[in-house]
Amino acid sequence: EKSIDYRSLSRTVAHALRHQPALYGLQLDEEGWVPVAELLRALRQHRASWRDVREEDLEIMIASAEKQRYELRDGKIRALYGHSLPRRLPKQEAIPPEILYHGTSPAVLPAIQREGLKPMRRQYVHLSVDIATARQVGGRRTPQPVVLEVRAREASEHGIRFYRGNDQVWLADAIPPAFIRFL
Ligand code: HQG
Repeated sequence: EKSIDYRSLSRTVAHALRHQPALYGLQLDEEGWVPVAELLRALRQHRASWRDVREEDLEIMIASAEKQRYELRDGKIRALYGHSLPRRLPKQEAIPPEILYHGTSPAVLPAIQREGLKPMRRQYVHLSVDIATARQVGGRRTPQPVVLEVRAREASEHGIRFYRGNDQVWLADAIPPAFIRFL
């Protein structure tokens, strides 16, 4: 029996649950869930070394990741954030903490200064609860990420909507430059 590379499994699950479910013969329900059995069927077909993948493997994938990306419950699974599908998944609105952070590349700062933070290819802007997490997010695209401070509570008081992703990640609608501090 071949051992499973859980990172690689997670990347494919993210692709299926956030971006391209149809490519895997999957359809997300209104809240982004798919039946675990259907995801397993798709994964088994996707890669030879995954032909015996089981629900338990999804549990290990989730437990061994440094980020909480998925929710697995009642025989269904969904991604907690990161979606790019055109049909926006309804998220429960919530009051954010005073300050949230956004790590990004210096190259896009002029655009963010001009237009604020936009969801770009995803459904929501993604924000981090602490500087270290934001730096790590920005570090995915550049060796010298910059961290922006977002006055989230104030923005929410001015009608910008915020939603909880997981314990580290908040989601938001577009954030105007007035609520962003460029450190
Ligand atoms: C930038 C990962 C130009 C924004 C991470 C970012 C996160 C603008 C990029 C999650 C802009 C979008 C999401 C504007 C924003 N003009 N550029 N007006 N506004 N941007 O990947 O936040 O590992 O869609 O700064 O950890 O980097 O996949 O968003 O650089 O939690 O689970 O446009 O994905 O999680 O990039 O990352 P992304 P993100 P996972």
